[in-house]
Amino acid sequence: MKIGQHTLTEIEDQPRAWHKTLAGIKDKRKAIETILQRCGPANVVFCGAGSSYYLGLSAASFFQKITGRRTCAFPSSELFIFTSPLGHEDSRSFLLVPISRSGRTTETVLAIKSAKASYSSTCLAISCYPDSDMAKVSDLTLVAKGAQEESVVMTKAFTSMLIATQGLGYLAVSRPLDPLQVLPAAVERSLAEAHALVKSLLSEAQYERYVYLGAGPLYGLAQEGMLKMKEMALEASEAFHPLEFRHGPKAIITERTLIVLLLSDSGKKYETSLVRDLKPLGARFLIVGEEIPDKLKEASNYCLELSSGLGEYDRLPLYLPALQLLGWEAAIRKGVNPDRPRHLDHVVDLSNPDGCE
Ligand code: F1P
Repeated sequence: MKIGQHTLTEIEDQPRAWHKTLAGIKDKRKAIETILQRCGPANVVFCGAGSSYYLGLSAASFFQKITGRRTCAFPSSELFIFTSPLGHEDSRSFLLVPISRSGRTTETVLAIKSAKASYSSTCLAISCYPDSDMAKVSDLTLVAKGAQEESVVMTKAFTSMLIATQGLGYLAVSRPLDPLQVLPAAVERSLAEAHALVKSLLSEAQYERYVYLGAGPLYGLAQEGMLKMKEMALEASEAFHPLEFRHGPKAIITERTLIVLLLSDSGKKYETSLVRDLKPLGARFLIVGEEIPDKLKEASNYCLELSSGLGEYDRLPLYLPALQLLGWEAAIRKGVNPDRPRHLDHVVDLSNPDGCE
């Protein structure tokens, strides 16, 4: 088998996995609605580790937007080491939504146990596996069907579980899932274009650093894009909120920097002026967005228009394939095998989590 084939197959399997995930949400609709009603208007906390934490950042932004409920996201480790992020012990009950592809990550299981021990919290887990350590300590587990992966690096698992969290948001406000039903066909249409674009992008210049910019619900996705480049291609990569990049980090820009901007609707004019301000510093730009304005196209080197017809919150999963393929292609060109990422395992399962011998 060619190097990276497992990971590429899973990236290309996203249309099918998304279809199955959406079907799975509908199957669990009643059970989810019962849990959500039981929680009432409680605050909502997402948590996860690595990619699953970055997913939680975007999911929290989506959930707060659609429900209006105060929603935040933490790395799982923060929730059992520093319980203060959730306020006083006697704070009102809240809904905890842990995210874990495997359902076995030690920090996430410990976060659930800590929340249940310290607060009157309800736990609605998101995973790719039904029967896991996480499922055993959760009140309900929503499984992203068809998203189980052989690869260590998360790709279709990330986007499928993201869609599962979007479905949760829609069910929380009793709205039909119709906008999400557009996603599988939209990604089917854009995969080939995204792959061709990253191939030409990587063949036309050498890069030494990758910067990912995303605002609002796109910040978590920018972090995920950064992580794909690190995990698969072992390249220097960083992620920022777009306008934060001016406040110091832009000092790193050279002619061998690629800046990947996940263009939002809400911040489009600010993000456009940012690109025009940064252009003279020599970086090259890849812009991924729904429709890209001409003046931004003129200032950028590469553009991928998603043309989904969806709003900036509903179309979140569509930004990922280009970022996944960029990391994958960069690895392959270096002769690095994305299927066997250096130093990484499929699950971080800590036998002695408190680190004592
Ligand atoms: C997710 C995770 C990823 C990491 C790598 C190994 O664990 O730790 O964050 O990038 O892919 O798996 P989980 O989602 O199973 O908890």
